[in-house]
Amino acid sequence: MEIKLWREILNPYELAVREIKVKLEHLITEHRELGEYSPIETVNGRVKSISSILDKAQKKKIQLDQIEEEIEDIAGLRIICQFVEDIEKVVALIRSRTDMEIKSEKDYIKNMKNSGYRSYHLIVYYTVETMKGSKRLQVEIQIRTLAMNFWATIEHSLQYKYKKNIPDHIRKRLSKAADAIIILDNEMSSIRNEIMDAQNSFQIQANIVADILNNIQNLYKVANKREVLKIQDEFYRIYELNDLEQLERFHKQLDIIAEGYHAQDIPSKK
Ligand code: 0O2
Repeated sequence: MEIKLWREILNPYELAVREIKVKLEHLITEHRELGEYSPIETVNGRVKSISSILDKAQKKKIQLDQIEEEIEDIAGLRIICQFVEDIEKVVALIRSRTDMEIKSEKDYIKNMKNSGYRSYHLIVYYTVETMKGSKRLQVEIQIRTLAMNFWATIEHSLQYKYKKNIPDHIRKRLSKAADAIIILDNEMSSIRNEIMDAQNSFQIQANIVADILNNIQNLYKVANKREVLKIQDEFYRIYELNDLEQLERFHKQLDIIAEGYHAQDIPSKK
């Protein structure tokens, strides 16, 4: 197969990975803008390298003209969550989408692999639009916690180092580390509310600050500039107090002032 042909095959997969990454990351933004906890922490994506595709085709005795049907992870995305419970929420989010259709699911969290690997895998169908028309592709989505990802990344590097023949004594240690990851994930889940409270108040503060600065900027265009500078100084003073309640009070008062000037409706300059 010529290089040019590989490019033609892989380009739509590149597009799929880029599009899905943007869409999933947008979900994080939507949650955060609403002041809600996002079950998705980060999203990564990649298109399988030509050499990995060839390796897999060889290993599984797949004809080269069958690779797109037979190799399901040419396009791959990895969704990282903070807590184990987030994984099912992410699966539900994906299940409810109309731009992806789930082909199959593997739950390596309930059914941990012998290696100690844990993750939730989905194969979805996703359609991209290209110059040549639309193309329906298979995409693998792996969903796992930060801790599961740590383990899988280390184990993957060791598999690479030892060419998939990890020595027994290292296997045993990896297996123990996998048990420790289960304990760590459970421990984090048990203090989840505490962690989420801390993260929520951080996000609430960030949203309030953004809103206040937006109001100040809009007021600056329509109100007395010296008054607005006073408001800005007052904001910095309150901000330094590090007191969320005071900041919320200031935010409400400023909202009322901005409403009086219709300053909230002023579109920002491009
Ligand atoms: P890469 O380099 O990550 O792309 P197979 O695809 O034949 O290996 P199967 O049954 O088709 O296996 O799919 P499965 O088991 O769902 O595994 C698909 C992917 O999950 C793998 O892709 C790995 O990314 C990951 N994975 C599965 N088992 C393990 C494991 O024991 N350790 C680690 N670190 N990752 C695992 P690839 O193509 O093997 O590799």
